[in-house]
Amino acid sequence: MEMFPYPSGKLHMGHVRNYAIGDTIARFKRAQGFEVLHPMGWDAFGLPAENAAVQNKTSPADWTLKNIAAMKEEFKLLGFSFDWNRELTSCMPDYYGLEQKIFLDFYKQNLAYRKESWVNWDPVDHCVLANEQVINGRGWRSDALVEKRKLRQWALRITNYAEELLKDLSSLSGWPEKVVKMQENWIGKSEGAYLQFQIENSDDTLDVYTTRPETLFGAAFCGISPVHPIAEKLAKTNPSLAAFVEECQKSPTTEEAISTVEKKGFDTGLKVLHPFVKGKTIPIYIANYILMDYGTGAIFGCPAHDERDYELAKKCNLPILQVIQPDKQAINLDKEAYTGSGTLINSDFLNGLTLTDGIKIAIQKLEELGIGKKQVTFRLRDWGISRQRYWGCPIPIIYCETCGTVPVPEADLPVRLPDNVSFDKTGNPLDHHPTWKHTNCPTCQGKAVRETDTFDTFFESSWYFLRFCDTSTSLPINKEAAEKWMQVDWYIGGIEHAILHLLYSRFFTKALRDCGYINLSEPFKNLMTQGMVCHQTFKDKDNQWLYPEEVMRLANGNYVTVQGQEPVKAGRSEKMSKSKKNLVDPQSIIDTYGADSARLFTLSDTPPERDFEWSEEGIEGSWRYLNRLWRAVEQIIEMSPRTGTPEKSLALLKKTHQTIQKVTNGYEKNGFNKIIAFARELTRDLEEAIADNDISSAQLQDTAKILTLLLSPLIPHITSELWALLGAEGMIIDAPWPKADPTLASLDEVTIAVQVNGKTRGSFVIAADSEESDVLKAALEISTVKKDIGERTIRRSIIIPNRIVNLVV
Ligand code: ANZ
Ligand code: ZN
Repeated sequence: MEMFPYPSGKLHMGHVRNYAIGDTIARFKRAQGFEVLHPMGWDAFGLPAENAAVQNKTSPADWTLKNIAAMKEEFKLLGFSFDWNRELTSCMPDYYGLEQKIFLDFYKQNLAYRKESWVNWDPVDHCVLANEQVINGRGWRSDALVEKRKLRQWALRITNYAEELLKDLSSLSGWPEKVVKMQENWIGKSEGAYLQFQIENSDDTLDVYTTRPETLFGAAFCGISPVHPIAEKLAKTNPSLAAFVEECQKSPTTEEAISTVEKKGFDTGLKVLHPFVKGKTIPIYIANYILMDYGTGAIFGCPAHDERDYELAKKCNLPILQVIQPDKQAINLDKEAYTGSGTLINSDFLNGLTLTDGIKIAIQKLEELGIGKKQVTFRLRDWGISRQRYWGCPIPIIYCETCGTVPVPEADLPVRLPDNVSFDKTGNPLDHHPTWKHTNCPTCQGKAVRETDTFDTFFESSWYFLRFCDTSTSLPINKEAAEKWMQVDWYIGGIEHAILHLLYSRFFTKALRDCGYINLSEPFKNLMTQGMVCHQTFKDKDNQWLYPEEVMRLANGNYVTVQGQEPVKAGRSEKMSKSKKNLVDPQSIIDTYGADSARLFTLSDTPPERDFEWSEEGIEGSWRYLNRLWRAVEQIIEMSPRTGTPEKSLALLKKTHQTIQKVTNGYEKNGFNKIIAFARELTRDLEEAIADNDISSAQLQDTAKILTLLLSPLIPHITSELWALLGAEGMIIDAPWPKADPTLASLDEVTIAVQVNGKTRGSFVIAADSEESDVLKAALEISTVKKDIGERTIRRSIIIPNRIVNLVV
């Protein structure tokens, strides 16, 4: 299964590569005799449809459905083996109505709730953004500087699952480590302590969260968020404080943005008592780097040992009290904070302790005093799902003056989007639709209004993989079908979804399990994040981007514009994008070279996880190869029968079986570029054999059939045709995968010496030309080598193919 596309109207090369990878796996597994479900659908809600509606005076629905039809045609041209019977379109009521039922179940289970909260507001898209959708303080789509607003929002309790989402990452051995790490950081488990400071001359306390209670003797101030209740209260009577708070609100307050922003503080005049030092007071500052929705929205600052606190202390003239003495290193607290390890000093009962022991003892003391306790905190926030947009799934809630918040009864689902909306005003068209939101309360029949917000579009993609198991049942998910098909064996898509979509999908799977829909905790067994398709960029003399077709290359290697022969600056290769004009349109490639050339080329040069460099020479090379393959087969079928000599025919037979083995292994590891290299090698051998009278025509036929089969998952059209030309039985798609005869396939063996730091420690025997990873594994299994390495870590391994492995420890 590949991530379903947003129906923008046209496929781009990134799509071609993504779906070619998935299709190749699907076809290979099918040929091996597996039952394969290879579904496709459309992630069809979202903002571009609304923008198009405004610009082109069409309806978002019409625009979207037209795009889907166009893209489906392109998919068909490319020969992707999708099961179109299970096509699913997320903007259709038959899909989003079921999603509304899921939401109601979440609501019943207290997994969905409404809360007043500070949200990220995109002033251009007029829309709330999830934290994940704010990148460097800007909206992920609009690129506008994000503001803070307080709104009543629906949210899902993903934080209930924080611990499980973290723990289960360890079961995802089929995921790239990088993605697992990113999710781990996003969930952000932090072990620390809550602690309560007594506010001077008051009965109130200030609660802070800290991971460093051992530095308490170095506390120089307490910091609170600009939107902390204490700050809000003081702002009512203190205009300059209010002005400071307002200024802080202007700059984005995501964690990333805060790490770079200039640190600023404002003295509230309030003081707290130091919990361990009698008579010592500490001022409370409002500080712009403190997030309200992390921990308690308040901290104690230890300038000597925290960079942010240091910066603030310098600015506000607060004392810098050293409490950690590094073991060796010299430090200069006049210049910068010291954030490393060491021994505690200037800290009364903590003196002489290591930091780890200090944390334990400090927490013990706080607990004894009844003013603090050990606490685990997560960075993960509940997922705000309300969006003030038309083109999304309506939230099935009704607000009644008498009864309050009333869920729409299941019998009344789906709550459909109205067709006749106007985009003339800014804001949410559902909200200013003349009739849509007015309804009667399902409980008391009195006048009531509908919720006019719609779901974040990540809602649709959080459960579609479960729907694919059975797209016809009236319930959202058919439990038996899910039992049969899930987990997704291979899930393939872009790394840009490493956090958002994949985390939400994991959360939904667990939440749906707890609502009784499935017996499953993790949706995706293996994950592949394919690299990007890149292409050279060009600029004209005025620094404007140029399309590749506007540029031509001169014999001397320089580039000029096609029109006017003006000088052109050839730039770096970058991810294909509209803005840089370094696009290649799949349709024109299909028209010129055919779908198989496009599929072959996008998989031939690099492993799928890596970025891929598009080039004119490359696509031509693939096209030429297909022509060679075709001619070879043509020659074989036109050839008059010949017997040849048994030894020479046997050599080709052996090579054929060796190739079966290598290619099959290659498919198992998704090493498509290697497979293609092996197939090209066998093609060369076949061409030579055709020219060699000593090889029987029967063997040529046999090898040609096998080569065709081996390539069929990659280039289904031409191989299907060649299969028929070769007079093989049935359709190639139904032909079973060829099996390598082990005696024929056995490769020559070589003895490889294993060295540790240049000294030979053992040797082993392995098939010639084995993969580096297999060679390394075999080397590490030798007991004398293991013993010699002992506890040392291997820093580097140098492999001289078929001869030596040298391990540097
Ligand atoms: C005292 C201290 C001393 C801290 C020191 C750090 C270093 P993680 O590990 O990311 O959980 N903190 C707590 N709540 C915060 C908030 N809402 N906004 C900004 N910062 C906050 O980090 C926890 C540390 O980040 C806490 O430990 C707190 O500062 C700060 F030498 O407490 B520390
Ligand atoms: Zn009512």
